[in-house]
Parts: sequence; structure tokens; C-alpha cells
Amino acid sequence: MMQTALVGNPNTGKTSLFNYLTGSYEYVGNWSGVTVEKKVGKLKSVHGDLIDLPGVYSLYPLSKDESVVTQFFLNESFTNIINIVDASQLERNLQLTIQILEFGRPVVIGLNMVDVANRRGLEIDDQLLAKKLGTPVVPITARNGKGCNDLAVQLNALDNTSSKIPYVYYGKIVEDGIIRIIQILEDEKIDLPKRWLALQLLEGNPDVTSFIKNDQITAVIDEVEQKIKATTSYTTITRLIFDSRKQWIDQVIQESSRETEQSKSNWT
Ligand code: GDP
Ligand code: K
Ligand code: MG
Repeated sequence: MMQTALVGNPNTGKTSLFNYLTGSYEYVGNWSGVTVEKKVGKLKSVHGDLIDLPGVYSLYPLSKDESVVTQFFLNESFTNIINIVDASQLERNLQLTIQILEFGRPVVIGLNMVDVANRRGLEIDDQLLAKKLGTPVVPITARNGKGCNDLAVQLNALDNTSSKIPYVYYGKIVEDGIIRIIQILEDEKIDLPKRWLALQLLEGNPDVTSFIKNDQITAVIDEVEQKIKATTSYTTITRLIFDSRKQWIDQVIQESSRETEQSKSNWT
């Protein structure tokens, strides 16, 4: 049976989409260790469950509530992911999308709030965005259900070839660190994507770090950090990784969206 995780930034329309895609709604209690309600619903169109996760801006948790999402990625088995994205806040939202795509599970993106983006004079070519991101993108209006059936169809069609891992280049120092960490991880019996793990460890994600706990890896990360401090303008690996993603995101947005005349005239 299909297990679909619903992931996105706060206030992007997750609950609206959840209500639209699920018929019966099962209340399962709270996620362990936090007061956040765990919601799992039966998908209407497919034989499967939809799991609503707390809204987060990153897989690097800044609170116990946000840890729910990271722990879910580390410990739960699931089939695929719906990543709901706020079209009017693409730059911020895609920071999470990259980390989700790096995980390597099939992903369909629900591009929500297109009405808000359009009103602000931003037009997004969803097909081009899908091509640049390497994963299906479906424009939706979660509030009234528009496009949500198409999203369900795309979800149903997802398989292991649907989503490509985005090739964000993190610079030679970090990339060399990734290779060394992947080599160390080969000896551990961990059934998680190695490049994703290496990046989360280099970012200093506290949940992933205590999940793996390996002194050899800690030594590699220290070395990477020293090299970055000595040879770049960065003082942390975390910031360098964030900015590498930002550069990639800026290019994707530039290539797949345009400002309308209306927005230009707003400024004159
Ligand atoms: P969540 O916090 O991610 O679960 O998001 P919600 O489903 O609670 O939605 C947050 C707010 O955005 C609510 O006020 C919704 O009515 C609104 N909303 C959801 N989808 C859309 C949309 O496509 N367009 C607009 N303009 N508002 C939306
Ligand atoms: K948001
Ligand atoms: Mg919600």
C-alpha cells in the first residue's frame, strides 16, 4: 500500500490539500515526544495513506516540532512525497525542495498560491520548472481544490524514474568531504541515501548527527570546516551549503518564471 508524505513550508496549503485528497480522516494521536498532532488520511483516488507532516523550512530542525519531519525521513518507510510549494515564495520554499529531492524518493510538487504569485506580477512556467527541478510539478489552488485531481493522477503515476536528484554543486572542498563521508558510510548498514546523509551531516543537522554518530565522519567534517575557514569567505559549512543551494535556486527561478507587464508597471 502506498504511503505518501505531505511536506512543505508552514502556511503553504498543506492542510487544505490534505482535506481535499483524503476522504476518511484518521486521527492517530501525537508524534512521539511532541504535542504535534499526527494526521494520516486515506487517499481518495488511490489505495494508500497520506501523512501530514508539520510545516518546516528545512530538514535541519530548529525545534522539537520540526524534528518530527527529520525523524520521519530517518526512520519511517514511505513510498513517495508530495512537496507543496508556495509559488509566491519560491526562493525560500525551494531550499526545502532541494533537500527533499536529494533524498531520492519519488516527488511530485504541488505548486500552490499561483493566484498570489500572479497578483504580484510573477508568472511561472510550471512545465519548465518541472524540467529544471527534474520532477513533476502540478499547479494547484489547494483552497478550492483546483488542480488537485491532476496532482492525484501524477502521484499515482510516480515511480523510481520520476524524480532526478538535482545536481547542486557545493564547491570542491565540500564535494571532496562528501566523497570521503560516503566512503565511511559504505561500512555502516544504513539503508538511507548516502549523498543526502553526507550533506545533512556536513550541514550539522543535529538529528542526523546523533542518528549516525561516527568519529571518523566527525574528523572529516572538522577538516572540511577548517579548510573552508582558511580558504573561503565562509566561516561555517552550513552557510556555504545554504548559499550554494540559493545560487542554484536563483537560476532555476530565473529560467522558469517571468515578471509580467503588470508588475513592471507597478514600479514605474
Ligand atoms: P498549512 O499551514 O500548510 O497547513 O496551510 P493551510 O492549508 O492551513 O493554508 C494556509 C492559508 O492559505 C489558509 O488561509 C488557506 O485558506 C490559504 N490557501 C491555501 N491554498 C491557497 C491558494 O491556492 N491560494 C490562496 N490565495 N490561499 C490559499
Ligand atoms: K510559506
Ligand atoms: Mg496545516
